[in-house]
Amino acid sequence: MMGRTAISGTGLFLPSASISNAELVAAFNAFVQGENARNARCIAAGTRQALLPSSEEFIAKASGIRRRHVVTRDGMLDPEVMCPRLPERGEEALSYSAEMGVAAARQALEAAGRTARDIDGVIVSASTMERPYPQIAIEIQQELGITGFGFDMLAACSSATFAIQTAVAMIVAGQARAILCINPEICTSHLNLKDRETHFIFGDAATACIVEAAAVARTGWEIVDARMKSQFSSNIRNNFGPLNRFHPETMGAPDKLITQRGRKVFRDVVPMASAFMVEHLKSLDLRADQLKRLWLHQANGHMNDQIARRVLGRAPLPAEAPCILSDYGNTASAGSMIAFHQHNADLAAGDLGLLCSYGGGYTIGSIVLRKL
Ligand code: CO8
Repeated sequence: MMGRTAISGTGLFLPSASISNAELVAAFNAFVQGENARNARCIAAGTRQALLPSSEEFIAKASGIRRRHVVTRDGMLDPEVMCPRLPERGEEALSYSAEMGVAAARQALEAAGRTARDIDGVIVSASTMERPYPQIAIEIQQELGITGFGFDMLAACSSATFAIQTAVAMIVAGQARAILCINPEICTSHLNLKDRETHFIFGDAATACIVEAAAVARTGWEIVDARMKSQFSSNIRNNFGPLNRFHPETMGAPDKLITQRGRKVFRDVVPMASAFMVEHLKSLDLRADQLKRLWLHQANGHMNDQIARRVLGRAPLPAEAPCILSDYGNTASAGSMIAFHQHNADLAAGDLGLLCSYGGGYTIGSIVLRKL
């Protein structure tokens, strides 16, 4: 058992623009048609395979996703571009992820009944960062007027749960009274819109939460216990990074965006994540039937159904493991936090729930919560 801490407020920012499966598939199929026409001779000669079209039905059935919010539609639906386009911002302007993060953070502060003066640290954690430095966390710290410290963390889809656990450790160690954890996920930045297997997966969103000592929290959820695990795997991989400029000939190659062995990931994650949660509960002498809710990482509806079945020992009711994929897509580390943000107010003081992320790395972060 750790010193008592709590998540005392959460926030969510969603970009106003969104893209439906129908729009995404129409753009993808126009791109495929153009590519196949361009390569018609090689395809006829058998030296190149024709690209296959995507389908709305497949996407909805395989993933549960119907639309996603995006920071911009520009370029994303243009078969000649197939990449989001946003104007570059100079140092005089707030960066895109800081802007999203600040909006989510202000909500979290308000929900917790806190102001910038109550916060000693800012952790920004996400699957990808807009730039290496100065850190987005420090930019947000300045924008909100927070004294103390800020730093950025990368932990793929477990960025939110890993940041919360980092914040808990710092609060227990007496390094901060309260920490603002923010997850600005601009997932469309690493989405390959030309890849049939993955072009539909991601959406953009930012979440935020305040972690502070449970004894002073005015509202929210006590963090009963938290665990994290990682195990190396290249089944979800993105080779984008500063060393890309050392070999310019491969700079724009598809491996500089997300690549995955989707089926393999699915087969790995279901037993791994469910066993991790079951073990976590067991170590606390808790039974699954004591949990009122599971807030799971939002990558795939079938995946979450199978994981929830293994944790609960039966099929979950929709309200027991809320799915937010339909409207938001996979928002990486923001996904489980969106589920938590939108589906915790109805529970009563003393109720228990489990927040769990699973993601690239592989990484798993499990947090048992009790409503204050
Ligand atoms: N349109 C039409 N048909 C398609 C399309 C498309 N866009 N894409 C594929 N197909 C076809 C294929 O060609 C194939 O046809 P056939 O059967 O004739 O060969 C058929 O559909 C089935 O293809 P797949 O096997 O690729 O499809 P799946 O049913 O596996 O669904 C998913 C694809 C949805 C990507 C699924 O594999 C999945 O969700 N996998 C898990 C990985 C994942 O969630 N990735 C998201 C990003 S990473 C993340 O969020 C973390 C995940 C958990 C990490 C684990 C940590 C421990």
